[in-house]
Amino acid sequence: MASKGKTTTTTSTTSHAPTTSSTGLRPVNNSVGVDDLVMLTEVSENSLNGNLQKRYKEGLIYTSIGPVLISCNPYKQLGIYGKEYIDLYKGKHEFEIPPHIYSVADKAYRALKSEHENQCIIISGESGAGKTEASKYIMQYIASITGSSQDVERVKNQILESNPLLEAFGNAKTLRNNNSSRFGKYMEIQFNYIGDPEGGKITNYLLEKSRVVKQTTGERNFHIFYQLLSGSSPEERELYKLLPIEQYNYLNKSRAYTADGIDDVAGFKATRKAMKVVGINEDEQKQIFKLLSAIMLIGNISFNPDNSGKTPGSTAADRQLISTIAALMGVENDLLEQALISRVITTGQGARVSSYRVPQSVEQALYARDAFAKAIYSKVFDWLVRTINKSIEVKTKGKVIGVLDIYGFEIFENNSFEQFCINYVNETLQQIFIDLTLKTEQEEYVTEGIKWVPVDYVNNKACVELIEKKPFGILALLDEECLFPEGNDNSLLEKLGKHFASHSHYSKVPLTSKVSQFIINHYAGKVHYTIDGFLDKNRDTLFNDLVSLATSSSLSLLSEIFQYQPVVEELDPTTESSKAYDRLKKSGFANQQAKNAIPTDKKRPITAGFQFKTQVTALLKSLYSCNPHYIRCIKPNEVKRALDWDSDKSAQQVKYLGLFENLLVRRAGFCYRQTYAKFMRRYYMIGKKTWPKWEGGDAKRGAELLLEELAIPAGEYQFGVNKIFIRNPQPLFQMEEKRNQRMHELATMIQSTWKMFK
Ligand code: AD9
Ligand code: MG
Repeated sequence: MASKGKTTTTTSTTSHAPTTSSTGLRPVNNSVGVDDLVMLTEVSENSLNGNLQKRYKEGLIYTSIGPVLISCNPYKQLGIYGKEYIDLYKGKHEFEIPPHIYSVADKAYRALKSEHENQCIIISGESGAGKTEASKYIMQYIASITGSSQDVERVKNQILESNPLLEAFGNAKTLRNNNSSRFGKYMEIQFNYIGDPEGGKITNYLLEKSRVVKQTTGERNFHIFYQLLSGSSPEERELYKLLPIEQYNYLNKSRAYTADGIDDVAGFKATRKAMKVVGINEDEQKQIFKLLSAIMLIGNISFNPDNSGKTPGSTAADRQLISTIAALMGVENDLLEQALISRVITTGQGARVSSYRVPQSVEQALYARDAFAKAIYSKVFDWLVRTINKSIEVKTKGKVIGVLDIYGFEIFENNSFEQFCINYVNETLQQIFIDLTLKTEQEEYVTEGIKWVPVDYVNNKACVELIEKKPFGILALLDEECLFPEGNDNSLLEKLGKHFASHSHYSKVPLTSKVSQFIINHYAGKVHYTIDGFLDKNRDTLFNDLVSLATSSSLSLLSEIFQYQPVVEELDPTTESSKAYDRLKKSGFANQQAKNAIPTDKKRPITAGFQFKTQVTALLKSLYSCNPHYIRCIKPNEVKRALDWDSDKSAQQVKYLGLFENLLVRRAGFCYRQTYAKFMRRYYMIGKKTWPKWEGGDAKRGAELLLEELAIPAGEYQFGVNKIFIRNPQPLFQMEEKRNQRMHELATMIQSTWKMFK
């Protein structure tokens, strides 16, 4: 019964044996609420929130809405992920056991094996809600329940070790989360024909590279910098020319050098071990560390104004520093300085091309300096992902489970281009959530021949189109503005205002306001975006001088990462399995998105926005071709306090994760559906006509006899082709209660018979 779920309420940090439960649908128990929200007797947002809160206070962090799992961050170790829990969930149907992340992982794995279809697990929620932890538990679970041959172990190890490596370079302490992922990640694990991992692929999205040069007070740069500075040996400090941490401008402005719960020395060991496992050799490691040191030193370069020429110029203030950096980067001192303080401008066409060098002001040189540091760092990050991918690459195509851990919706005080991109991807994810949860629901009713009245739901398609539609979505207009030499943030804002004057998801901010902003009415709420920097961030240009400097480096890694051209993949949905392709087609995605994905004008520079959109399109393509599973993470309080429930904050997340809507959709149909065989296995003992056997032994006939005998009103259920559908939870509670009584009677009967024989 529900109290069985209480096995998760431990306050100790050690794992303890769970109590096995085969309770099927657990009826309401007011002390710990319901496992599955469709069983709520009162359907309201209040009762949904109240139920989550009640459970959370008891340490029950998982609750489901049918197949969707809600996970509330406990901010403490609950001891519910040990081997005994893995054993408990392995191979079990979700109705048999309390909701758990392992149940979702197991369901995806079972479906992959039995239906030979790609699966994806989409994890969403705001920063600090527990997405990354959830994705790690899923990976660990899959690793534990699959084979252990040498090859399989190697692959599993590489997949698992990719995590600390990418966390070192892609995570940072923020005000919201001490280990916040500053990039999005889609990890696919590919399985062989017997269901063992044989490889995989990681796709990374939009690393927050601005963090390399600047962080909000109280936040840190990426973990790896602190790891390198605290974990290097004296010889390495000398080799990499490391300084005391306080001397780096890129690290000392935000006044945070440490993060609670994060051990940088241990982290550095883990990072190096992970590098080795994914095949990054000693020499490559050295090159990476040299580049990291160079990046930190680049932040210390300052410039003096030089007004000797016609235009204001600059010179590097510290020649020694330039030569240290140049040595670390394997480039010429003079070329490094020149690339920072001047720019080559090319004019004319064909034979009339001429180029000349223009000095850069101090401000411009500082800008180039930061752009260079950010570019090196993000290119190293991309290289790491490519290297991991090479180590786990499989040549043959097989079925995969993909796990998506991507930044949640962000509404900050000041929202810029980054938030715009992040919220855009969330908007599209919400669209497929609605699309697929409803579609799956409806598809099942159709195949089972069940009568069903479609439910109205909020469709955010218009908002997605506002952002990505060609030729007049926000992203397209932004790209266009970037092409005009005189284009600037304000001219863009004006254009947007004109184009979307009557768009229901767009509003202008009155001109009287001090800031230049526009508002998008997202599904999760209205967000004010400040236009400053949109064009610049979208252009994301690095002056050619810096690119050719890097490619000329004697450090093979540096020249390689600057020569690498990302491949913009075209959509080819026809390669997908027929069922998946069907879904893709029905979504209208295949045609529309394919058109959107391919640049119409190849000569256009690839902007950050375009690249992001292409990635989002490819991601959606993958997700639409999979059987989806959802984990919706909730962060119950802002202060990271264990088992503390802030009602307002949680209710807000419930709202924008669309959980209530999700519940309504689920309830509008049938809260329970089960194959006849399983249904009878559970309940045959409660009917006089079905115990110990029923005529014919046909499970469907058995179910008919049983429901008739229990006098359940005909409108409460429908018989599908393979499954029984029950609309409301009450008849189920009734049946569960009868089953309990019956089990008790049977146990007493067996005992007395046993006594008679003794
Ligand atoms: V961000 O968008 O990357 O900033 P996430 O990924 O949603 O965020 P994360 O998984 O990093 O959050 O969780 C934040 C912290 O909450 C972790 O470092 C843990 O301390 C804590 N946490 C999260 N999930 C669990 C859990 N299932 N059990 C115990 C947890 N602690
Ligand atoms: Mg994370």
